[in-house]
Amino acid sequence: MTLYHSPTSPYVRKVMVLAHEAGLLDRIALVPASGTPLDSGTVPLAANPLGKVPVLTRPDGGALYDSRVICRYLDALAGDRFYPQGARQWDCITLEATADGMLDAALEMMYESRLRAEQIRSAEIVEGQWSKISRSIAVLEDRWMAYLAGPLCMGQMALGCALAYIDFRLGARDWRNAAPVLAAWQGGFAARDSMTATTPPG
Ligand SMILES: N[C@@H](CCC(=O)N[C@@H](CS)C(=O)NCC(=O)O)C(=O)O
Repeated sequence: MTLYHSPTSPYVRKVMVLAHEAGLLDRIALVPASGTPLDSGTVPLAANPLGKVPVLTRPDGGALYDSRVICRYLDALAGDRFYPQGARQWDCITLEATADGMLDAALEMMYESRLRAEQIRSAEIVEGQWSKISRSIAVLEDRWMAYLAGPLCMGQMALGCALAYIDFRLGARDWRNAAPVLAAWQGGFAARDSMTATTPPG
């Protein structure tokens, strides 16, 4: 399989963390690719018309995107270990959706500050996106810590990647004071081999 890969993309990181945890790394060749909404760059548009990474090409030649689809596919290949069935099933995929939504908001903030000309940037849009992230962090702190203490699942991997991306790109926003229990969880998660092996280059 070929994974179109950018070392700074948190969505690619989700896939790589799962590949580490599931023992699939030796079955995946990495091809560098990146783009933005303004310039699709080296993203393979024939494989993903949305112009985003990650994209995974399967052994039969078909292409998969986005990260949630790729992660489900890889987990199925590895024996259905990280998308639980039963009581934890819906919490796992809701947690993954929450983490991905936090990432979508963080990426919008980055695009607003990096891609839009200064005179037409909107501080309101930036703060509106940040409020999505801070509300999610508050809910995670209040309601999700028992789930996060349970067995490793894809939702936890997505959350670990999302919080790490917020630290990487939005480090000036101090979320830890408002969410000390979640911060402690993140500290432990960040020490996993799958996370240290996928740290984005500074
Ligand atoms: N929902 C997608 C989001 C992927 C995404 O936004 N990737 C970014 C890189 S971090 C990208 O390729 N952006 C280019 C663009 O938006 O045109 C997923 O989970 O894979």
